[in-house]
Amino acid sequence: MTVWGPTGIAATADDAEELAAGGTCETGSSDLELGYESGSAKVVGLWYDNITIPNGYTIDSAYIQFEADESTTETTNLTIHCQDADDPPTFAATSNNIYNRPRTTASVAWSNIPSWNVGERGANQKTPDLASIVQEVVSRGGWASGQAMVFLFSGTGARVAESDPGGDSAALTITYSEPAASGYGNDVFTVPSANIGKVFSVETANISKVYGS
Ligand SMILES: [Ca+2]
Ligand SMILES: [Ca+2]
Repeated sequence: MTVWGPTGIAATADDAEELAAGGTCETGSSDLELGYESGSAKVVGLWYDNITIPNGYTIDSAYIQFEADESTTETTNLTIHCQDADDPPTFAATSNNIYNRPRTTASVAWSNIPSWNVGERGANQKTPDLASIVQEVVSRGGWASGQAMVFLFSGTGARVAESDPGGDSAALTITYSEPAASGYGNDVFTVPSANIGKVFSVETANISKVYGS
């Protein structure tokens, strides 16, 4: 297994928030309101670039570590998606910049989050395993190593996290591995030594011997 990260927010625009119903994206707020702010549902976006995981690799685990910017106790339930895109751009202070981003089919529930105390950066500020949503992106046909990935948070309640670059920013860690060979079971292909190392394909009509038959 290989570990990418932990990688924090690199630029002020790379974490942002917006009214969940749409509105002008805020990229420069000093904090990230996960859930609601002043009675309005918000969506928070995090953008990470240069994620060097090859297409189709297996995501073993993934999580984001936040740091609490405020103390909050109300019941909070969040839903986390990735943006369903190969190499999405970072955020811009335009209308519906987050709202218009398509989401992965898969999502991760972060439910009944324990209370946060200002300055904490521990287990209570760490998301559940995000492997399912990261896997959906890495399995996209157009995904390639080095592209960017966006995480989207929405829900009810309130947890307020530190924003913008620095050691207190939201940091992403992904553990991944090369996928096991699949689809061919124990099939044996015999290739002339001169062709080893070359790319080739086998058409089923040309298979002369089927083991076990
Ligand atoms: Ca920001
Ligand atoms: Ca804010």
